[in-house]
Amino acid sequence: MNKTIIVSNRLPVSLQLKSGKFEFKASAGGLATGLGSIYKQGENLWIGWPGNAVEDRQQQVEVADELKKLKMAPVFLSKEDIELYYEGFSNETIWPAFHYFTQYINYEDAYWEAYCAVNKKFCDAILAVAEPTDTIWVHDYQLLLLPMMLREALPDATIAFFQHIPFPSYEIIRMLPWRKQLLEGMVGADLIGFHTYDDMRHFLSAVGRILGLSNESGYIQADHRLVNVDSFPMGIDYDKFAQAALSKKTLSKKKKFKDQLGDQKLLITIDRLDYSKGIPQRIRAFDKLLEEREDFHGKVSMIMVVVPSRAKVQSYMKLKKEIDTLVGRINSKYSTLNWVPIHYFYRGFPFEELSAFYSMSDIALVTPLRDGMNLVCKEFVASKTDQDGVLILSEMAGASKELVDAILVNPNDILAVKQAIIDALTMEEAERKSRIGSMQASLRRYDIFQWVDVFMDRLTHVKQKQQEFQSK
Ligand code: GDG
Repeated sequence: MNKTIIVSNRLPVSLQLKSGKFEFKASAGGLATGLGSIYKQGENLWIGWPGNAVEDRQQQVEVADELKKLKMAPVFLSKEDIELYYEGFSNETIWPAFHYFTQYINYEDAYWEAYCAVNKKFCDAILAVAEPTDTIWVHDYQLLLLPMMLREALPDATIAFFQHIPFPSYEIIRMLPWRKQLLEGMVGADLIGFHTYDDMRHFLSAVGRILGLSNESGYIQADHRLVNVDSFPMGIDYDKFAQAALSKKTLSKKKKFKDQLGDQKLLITIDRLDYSKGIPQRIRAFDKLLEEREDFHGKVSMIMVVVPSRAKVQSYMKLKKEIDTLVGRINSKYSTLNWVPIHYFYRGFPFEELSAFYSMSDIALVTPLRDGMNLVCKEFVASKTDQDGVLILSEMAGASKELVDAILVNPNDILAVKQAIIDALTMEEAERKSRIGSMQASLRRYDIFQWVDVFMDRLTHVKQKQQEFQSK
């Protein structure tokens, strides 16, 4: 009986080490929930790094035993792996390149060597449990070399790859000295998925120009194998957000927050600290609004959640300083004793509070400069159970291809973002409800469970097509 193995850099739990003892904290992310319907069945499992460096052999055995009960298997990364493969090549080379921040790309041979070695580590961990015809679904940019490593070892396996971040244009990918190896690594898969049509197109163009492989309707022929490339826009666990918004816990938080804030319009923004998210540009747009429209003073405020991330990387430290300075400048300029323009939080919140933020806010301002999909905007829409709210969304987020009833903006155009906030603040109720209503209908239908089903169905279809192709 064939099994399915999910592989991602991080497992859907994180290992916490407290005075020599360890425990696991489950991830509440949508992907973990969606893929739960796969890895929790039968002999299936999920392989990945549990977080933290566990160097002690005995402790590694204990961690592996505990994970086995959760249907997971660990890949242990050393401190050096974390520094060079994860923080290095993944987050300082691929991440900036794929998000079009070429000025931040770090071209380090040592990073590349560690990236190859750790992809190999993942491959070995999979080979320790995989049968020749198992299905292996690899996730994301930390593991681009893995599909081909697996293909070489298990030529008859069914291998899929999904990339959660954008795939950049050929002009960017060609800058990387390791472009050929990265693309060759990916085409080891039978099915390669991206969030959007544009990502798929960029990938096909890079494969054509760098590997010389042409495609016909999304099928490329590599080493006598057919590889299908397509877009599969990822959804959220819609019901979870819709139900949470009406739960007792969220309603009581919402009431408490609303009482504290008084009667004013609320804009919500939630991001991990990252230069791809366009946080300073968004603050500048809000500043412009306050500068021009005194009539909004005291009547509108922004709740800005910035979740700490990659705090040791220079460009992130610089960004944090820039945000602190901008917020400080605006708040010190406009605040009164009973009104603060920006409520700025540099920390994450428990789910109920996040849910309360979403459902109590009138407007969500989601303006990344580049984003694979962006789930925050979808979660906001799902949380507006009274259908009353407005989403302002960047054209550069994958989600903008689906959520066409948002107010779509170019996040670099500060004046356009400022105008979008005014339009959102002054939009008639009927229009607000009709826009949110139609976005809810599509998000409810194409939720995370549907996404997993569609992707897996396609994988089965691709395998059948390959068999027909090979028997010709
Ligand atoms: C990659 C791609 C793509 C945020 N703050 C808090 C909190 N969150 C949760 C949100 C949301 C998630 O984090 C962030 O969503 P993203 O879409 O940005 O996803 P990432 O995993 O960061 O990134 C991205 C995604 O993969 C999926 O393919 O959309 O483009 O970069 O779910 O709710 N959750 C809690 N407290 C917070 O303060 N509890």
